[in-house]
Amino acid sequence: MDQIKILVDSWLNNYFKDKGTYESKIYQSMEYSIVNGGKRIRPILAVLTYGLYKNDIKEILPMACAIEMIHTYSLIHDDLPCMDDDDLRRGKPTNHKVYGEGLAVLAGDGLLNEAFNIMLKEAAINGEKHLEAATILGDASGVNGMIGGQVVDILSENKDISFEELSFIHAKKTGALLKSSILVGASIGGASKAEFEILSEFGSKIGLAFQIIDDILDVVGDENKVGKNLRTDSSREKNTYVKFFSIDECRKRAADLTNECFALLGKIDKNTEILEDLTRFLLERDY
Ligand code: GRG
Repeated sequence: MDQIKILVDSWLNNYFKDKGTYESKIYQSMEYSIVNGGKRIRPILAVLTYGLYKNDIKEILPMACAIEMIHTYSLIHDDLPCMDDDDLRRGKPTNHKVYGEGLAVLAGDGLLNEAFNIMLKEAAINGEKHLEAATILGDASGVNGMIGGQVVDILSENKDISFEELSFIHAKKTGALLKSSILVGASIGGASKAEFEILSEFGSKIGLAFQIIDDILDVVGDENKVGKNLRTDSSREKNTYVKFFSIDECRKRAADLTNECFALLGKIDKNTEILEDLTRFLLERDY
């Protein structure tokens, strides 16, 4: 996992180097949020899933980095004053605190466009499987996925919602991109239809477990480790798992989902050990 993170970091570091002339500030702003930031869970999931089938990292790395660009765009926009209005992200001031709101909006837009640019170029070079992966990401990051979840999240602030609605928010806002990272790896790796179904279910469960831990960390986490402002969900009257269940019950549900993930991976006749390690890390993480 560390090795994949190093490759992703180095690919992203090179991508933004010395770009632009009069507009170079926008590249600096994009670079500021993406370089040396974050756990890189999504690209690691894509590469590890691909690795169940194939070994040629060059075939998946640009797509994996494109996913990280989409994720980073969502974080920049999520932190804006018109959204969550946060001033700390990945252990440093949020993008708009450094570059101003206008550039932060554009940096998010820029990362999203760059991501699809990379995916389309990869599809043009490599063909059908990369095109399929690009459509998976288009769906997961769009209104049918992450944006749809964010919309319901915003509309439900300061309101009591049903558990079904909370499940919708979690599945779309956070789960969709995590799940699609796995499916991108499965698609480019060449998983069978049956394996794709299993990995899809695995993606839904790992995505929900991830968000439950995120909800728990907002209450009990250490800001220095997590690298963002905590205790914000309750002050904004956000709907989270912790609003519905005790911390112990949330932990139990995340652990149950993790066990279900192990069972699903067990159905795939490949070496899934590192994916299991990552699943366990996501349950036990404190950042
Ligand atoms: C289109 C204006 C506009 C805004 C879009 C879609 C969106 C805003 C925001 C997405 C919602 C979002 C940020 C969900 C939170 C997901 C989450 C738990 C993020 C943290 O992920 P980690 O822990 O972060 O993987 P690192 O920093 O490690 O990458």
